[in-house]
Amino acid sequence: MSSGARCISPRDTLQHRIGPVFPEIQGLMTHQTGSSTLTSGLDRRARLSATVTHDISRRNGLITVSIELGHEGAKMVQARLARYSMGLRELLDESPRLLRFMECHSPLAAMVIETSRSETHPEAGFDGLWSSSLTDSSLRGLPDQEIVSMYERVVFAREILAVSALPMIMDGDTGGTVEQFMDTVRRTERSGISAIVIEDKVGTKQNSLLADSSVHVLADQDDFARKIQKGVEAKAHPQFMIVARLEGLIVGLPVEEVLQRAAAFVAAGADALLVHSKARDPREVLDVGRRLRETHPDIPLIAVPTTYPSVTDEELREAGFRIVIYANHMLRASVRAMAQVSTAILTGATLEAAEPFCAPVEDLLALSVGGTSR
Ligand code: SPV
Ligand code: MG
Repeated sequence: MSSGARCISPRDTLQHRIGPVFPEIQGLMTHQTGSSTLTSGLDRRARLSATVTHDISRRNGLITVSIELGHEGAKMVQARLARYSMGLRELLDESPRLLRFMECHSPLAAMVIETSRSETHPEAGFDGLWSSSLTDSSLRGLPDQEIVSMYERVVFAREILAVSALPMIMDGDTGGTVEQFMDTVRRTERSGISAIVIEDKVGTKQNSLLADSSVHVLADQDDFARKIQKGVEAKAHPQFMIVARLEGLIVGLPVEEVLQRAAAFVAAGADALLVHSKARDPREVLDVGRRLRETHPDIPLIAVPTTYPSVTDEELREAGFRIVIYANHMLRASVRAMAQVSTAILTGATLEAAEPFCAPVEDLLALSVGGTSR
C-alpha cells in the first residue's frame, strides 16, 4: 500500500492538479469520504485498474486529498501516484536526492517529458517542469526581455498544468514592480504552480547567457529584499515557494557580495536560492553552493548548468544543490529537428527524406488521446 497527500489552497487548483490524474475525483469533491474503482492510464506502458479510497477534508480553508492504492499493481504506478500528488516542497522533504526539472514550453512538451525514462534506470523520470522566460519568448519570436508578460505566461502554464500534474517552477523574470510581483505570486500559486523564481535585476531585462554582461543592471539589495518580502506576504500557503535568483556571478560580482545578497534575500523570506552562472567551468557555482550550504543549510539551492553541462549530479549534490534545471533543452531540440526536417524536404527527391527526423504520426495520436496523466 502506498499513499500520497497534497495540500492545495484553492478549490479550482485541486480540480486542476488532481483532476487530470483521476478525473473521477472531481465528482467526489462534495463528499467527505468514499471509495471507487478507477481505471487509470497513469503510465502509458502500464494501464492498470486501481481501487482507490479517498478522503477529502477541509481544514483552515485548505483541501487535503489522500489517495490510497488498494491494488497490488506495479510499484511504478504507485510511485507515480505519490509523485502526482506532491508539490515541490513535499518532493524536497521526501528525499535528499537531486530533483530534475525540465524546461517545458507547451502541453505537448509536458507529455513528452512525463513519459521519458532513463534507458539504464527505467524508474528515473523528470521530477518537474521549468517554465522558462527564454523559451516562452523564443517560441513567439520575441527576445527574452519581459515582453511576454507574466499574465500571459501564467495562462500558458495553466494549459500545461491541465495535462500534466508534475510540479512546475515558474521563471518570474525580475518580478516587475512590487505590486506586479504580488499579483504574480497570487496568480501562480492559485494556478497550481509550485514555485516562482525572480532574479535580482532591474531595467530592461536581458537574458543572463548573453555574451555581454554589461547589459545587466543588478537590483539594489534592499529593494529586491523588499520585493521578496512583499511576495511572501502575498502567498496563501507556506508550501508555495518564492525563490531568489542570484545574478551576481553573471555580472561579475565578487563571491563575498553574492553571498551577502543571498543572506539578505533569505532574511526577507526567500524559500530557496537559485545560483546562476554562465561560466563554462562549474567550480565557481559549486564554491558558492558549498558556502551557502554552510550558512543556510535548510535553504534548497538550485543550479542551471546550461553553460557548464559537464557537471555531474554527484558534484551538484555534494556542493549542496537540491534541484537542477535543464532550462531550454526541449525547445532547442525542437528547433534543430525542425531545421533538419525542413532542409531534408527541400533537398530530398521525395518526402521520405523527412521521415528520419519525425516522430511517427501514431505517437502524436497516442499523446493526444488523453495525455500521460489521464
Ligand atoms: C530562462 O530559461 O529563461 C532562464 C535561464 O532564465 S537563462 O536563460 O539561463 O537566463
Ligand atoms: Mg528567464
